[in-house]
Amino acid sequence: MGEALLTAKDYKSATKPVWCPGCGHFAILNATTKALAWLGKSREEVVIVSGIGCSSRMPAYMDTYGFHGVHGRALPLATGLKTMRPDLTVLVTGGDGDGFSIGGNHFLHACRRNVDMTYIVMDNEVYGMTKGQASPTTPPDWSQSKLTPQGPGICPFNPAAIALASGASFVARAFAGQPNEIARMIVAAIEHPGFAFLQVLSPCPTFRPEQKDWKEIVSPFDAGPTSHPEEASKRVHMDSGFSTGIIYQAEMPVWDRRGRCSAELEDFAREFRV
Ligand SMILES: Cc1ncc(C[n+]2csc(CCOP(=O)(O)OP(=O)(O)O)c2C)c(N)n1
Ligand code: SF4
Repeated sequence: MGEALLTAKDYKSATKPVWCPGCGHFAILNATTKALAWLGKSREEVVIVSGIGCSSRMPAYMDTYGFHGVHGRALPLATGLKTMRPDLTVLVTGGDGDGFSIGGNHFLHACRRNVDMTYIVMDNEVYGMTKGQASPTTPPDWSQSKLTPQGPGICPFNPAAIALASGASFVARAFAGQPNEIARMIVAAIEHPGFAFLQVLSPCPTFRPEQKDWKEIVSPFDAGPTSHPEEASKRVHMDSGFSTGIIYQAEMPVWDRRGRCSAELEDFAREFRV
């Protein structure tokens, strides 16, 4: 807990988002700042780490510490940071392209490693920044990209199912049209000891205008969080992908460097100096 009485807007930087009007990412920025205000975090104790993409611009829009890294590499960056500075609250933000395509391998291992941080994927089922190519979550018959005029034709990635199968200890899904819900889930994710994965369905009106219909099909899961992986797995496999809520939350050993590594940053710097 830090500075008293910060409001959500105190966590925003003076840089105005360049996102297109109606982009779902605005709601996630607002929800993140709201969650930090609810938790009473000081700006100095929070770090937002990202890769590359429209969604990965988040660190620029926040008045916390931030690291806008390289495409698909936000999770290893954040893992190193949290490992050496466990006192910090580390949030990782990015898109479905960044996190599940080029960064897919890191996603699997971050889930099983269970370092105490929160990963928010702003999922619009498309590569927004590079002008609308199919991503790992794009439906097989989506044919609006010149690169895949017949549709990608590939079974889409099910982020919640993969997170569960990879050993994540907290798995949730939210929708950009419900910002208070997102903020509540971000609070729960930050408070969860371990790796918390939050998929936020975040429409891209520019390249996926049909996603305006998502608000009609999103609805909450019938039940609250379960700590049974089989039950959670059944839920995410039987679901259409548009149910929201905390799906799975369990206590699992959190990975940290205590007892595993006594070296300090300076020792590594000395050892790897070229
Ligand atoms: C190594 C590398 N490969 C490819 C790119 C090009 N690139 C930039 S952003 C991006 C995809 C962004 O999509 P997503 O992560 O889904 O975020 P969105 O823009 O939709 O929010 C790609 C392929 C890059 N910057 N670096
Ligand atoms: S291209 Fe899509 S994801 Fe990127 S800012 Fe515009 S609406 Fe948002």
